[in-house]
Amino acid sequence: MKGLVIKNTGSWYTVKTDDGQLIESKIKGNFRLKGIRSTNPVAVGDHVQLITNQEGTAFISAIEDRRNYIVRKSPNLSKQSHILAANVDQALLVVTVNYPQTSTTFIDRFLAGAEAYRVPVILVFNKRDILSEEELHYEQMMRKLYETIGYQCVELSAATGEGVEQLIPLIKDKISLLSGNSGVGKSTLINQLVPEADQRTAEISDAHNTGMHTTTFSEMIALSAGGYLIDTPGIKGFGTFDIEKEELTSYFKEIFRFSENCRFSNCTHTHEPGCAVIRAVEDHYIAASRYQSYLSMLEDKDENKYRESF
Ligand SMILES: Nc1nc2c(ncn2[C@@H]2O[C@H](COP(=O)(O)OP(=O)(O)O)[C@@H](O)[C@H]2O)c(=O)[nH]1
Ligand SMILES: [Mg+2]
Ligand SMILES: [Zn+2]
Repeated sequence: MKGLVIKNTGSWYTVKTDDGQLIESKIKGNFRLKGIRSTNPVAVGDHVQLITNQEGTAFISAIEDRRNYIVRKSPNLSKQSHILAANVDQALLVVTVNYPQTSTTFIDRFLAGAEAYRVPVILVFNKRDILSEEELHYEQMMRKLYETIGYQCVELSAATGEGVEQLIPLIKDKISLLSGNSGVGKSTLINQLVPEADQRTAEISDAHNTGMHTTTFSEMIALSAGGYLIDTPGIKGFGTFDIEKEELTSYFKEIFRFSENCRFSNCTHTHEPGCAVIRAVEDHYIAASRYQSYLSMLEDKDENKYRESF
């Protein structure tokens, strides 16, 4: 029997079979996946093969190849990673210009990571109802910036429901990862989209778990029109530790476009003569905030250059 893993709590996985049953399953033996050392070999979003037993539970006996997967580095076992989700179609990055303010650095790091994983991102600007004129104006500028680069943007208010309907056609029949800083309204948005999901808001759990990173619980929330949302606590961004320095330029779409005119093909766009990127920043074709984010990621790479990637 085949099915989709929609929930993972410790060693148990809830698998939705092709004919719609939910079967609690465990992994059979310890099968290894090539190329990745992970603390959990199976993740939500995986398509698996099941062998059912008399008790009504099942063994997971095989996993189909993944289109992609999102990992978080395991905090204790440095060479292992934890797979948060597999076969993700897109990410919804919920951001707020205030209450709390999402920094452009955070957005840009997330976008670069998503480019590396080839996961399209939709930027969801939330909390319009409590923004001042000035903040709404700033939001418009942000929207313009990211749309110009090529990212789809949606503005809404998860609390009042205003604008939420714009998301419905965008998430239908897709597996969407919901991301964003704590407090931006992810759970509130889920409650608007899937009232029966009854998500706890205001991050009660996060307040107690700060810095512990112990949550291994992942769940896909089914949308009535088809598709799933994944709200995994702890996804602050994509693992950027395995992005090579030389590749970083290509994860900033507009920087990449300008870099084709740099004098040196291995230009890092920091100091080189004839750098078309630096010129484009000076001429305001590339936003200063984007260039700053690029530089900050490049700096991390320098600091971590002896860290093992996997
Ligand atoms: N005014 C306003 N408050 C919101 C909105 N969306 C969420 N909130 C509030 O922001 C706080 C954090 O929301 P929550 O959904 O728990 O954020 P999460 O950490 O991203 O899951 C809660 O008090 C929500 O009621 C919104 O659109 N407008
Ligand atoms: Mg939440
Ligand atoms: Zn350059």
